[in-house]
Amino acid sequence: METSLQQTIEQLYGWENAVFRPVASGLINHTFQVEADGRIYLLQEVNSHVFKHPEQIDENLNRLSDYLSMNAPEYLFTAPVKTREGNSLVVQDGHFYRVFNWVPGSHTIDVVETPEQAFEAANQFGLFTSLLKGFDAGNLKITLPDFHNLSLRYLQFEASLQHGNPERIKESTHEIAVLKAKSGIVDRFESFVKNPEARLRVTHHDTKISNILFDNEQKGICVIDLDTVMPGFFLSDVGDMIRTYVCPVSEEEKDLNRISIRKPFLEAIQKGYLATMKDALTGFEKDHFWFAGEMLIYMQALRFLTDHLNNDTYYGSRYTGHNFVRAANQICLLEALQEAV
Ligand code: GN1
Ligand code: MG
Repeated sequence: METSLQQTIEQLYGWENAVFRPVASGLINHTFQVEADGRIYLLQEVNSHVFKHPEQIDENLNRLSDYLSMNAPEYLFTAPVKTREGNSLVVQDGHFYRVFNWVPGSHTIDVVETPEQAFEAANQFGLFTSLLKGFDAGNLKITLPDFHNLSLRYLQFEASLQHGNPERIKESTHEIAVLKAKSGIVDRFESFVKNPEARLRVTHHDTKISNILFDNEQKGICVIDLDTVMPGFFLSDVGDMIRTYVCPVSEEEKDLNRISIRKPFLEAIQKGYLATMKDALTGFEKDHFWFAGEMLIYMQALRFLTDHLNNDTYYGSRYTGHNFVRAANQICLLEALQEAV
């Protein structure tokens, strides 16, 4: 991070001699840990190639924060820290930044090692949606239009078969055929969203384990990374938990023999989520609990393969074929899940 930018940020937040350290985090935003005034903050640059209107994220966070501080004041909501002038979003040379308080005594984990962790996370994501049941999800700005619209993801996949890198298309013949053969998942998704028993609620849309703060007793404190909070279906949150908690290895794993489904983790997600959401979910939705996993894994496989065929313009890649590996990994996981449930 450039010194001049650091100085601007220090000035805006009224810090002195702040120390900035980059932290490795998700694929999309860049994050720094800042030590200033004997406190720890997180400074995050919003990826404005992905989020075209970062001010909409800011508006959503402020609305949710206002609602929760009125209606669930005991809930820890990680709202952005305001600058000395009272802004929760900083725009500097066309880049967007915000700052969060580091929550003392909290930690995050990157890998789900026990069913208890899966339970805690599912319980927290369910709690978040359930505390916001009185908040009209329609009042949220759509920060990523069609983010979890599987029909559109399928169309984007088809477009990449037309306009993508011809060599990569040829090398991916098998994976393309598998994904096409499984397109019945898109039909099922479409009939799900059309059903009046499928409800739109305040949904997190990025329920990986590192988006939960844990305390020292390994209990969940709250959810973080709220940029993709939008109206959505429960499929998104439950599906991404299934996608990222039940397998002992992540989407980065190249050795497909290491991919498997840990049944106790599946059950822990269901128990944890239903502990906070059982009264809210309709019977129709509950019947689609495992479909959530299929749908999300399928969507992620489509997204990774599409990006590979489009020369990695969205996710980027750390080595040639990176997104192909991720796609093959997700296809293998999907097949394992379809066998398990
Ligand atoms: C992205 O940036 P990160 O890691 O939180 C992506 C998710 C994918 C995930 C796959 C805005 O999330 O949808 O599931 O990568 N977020 C966006 O690792 O595209
Ligand atoms: Mg994220």
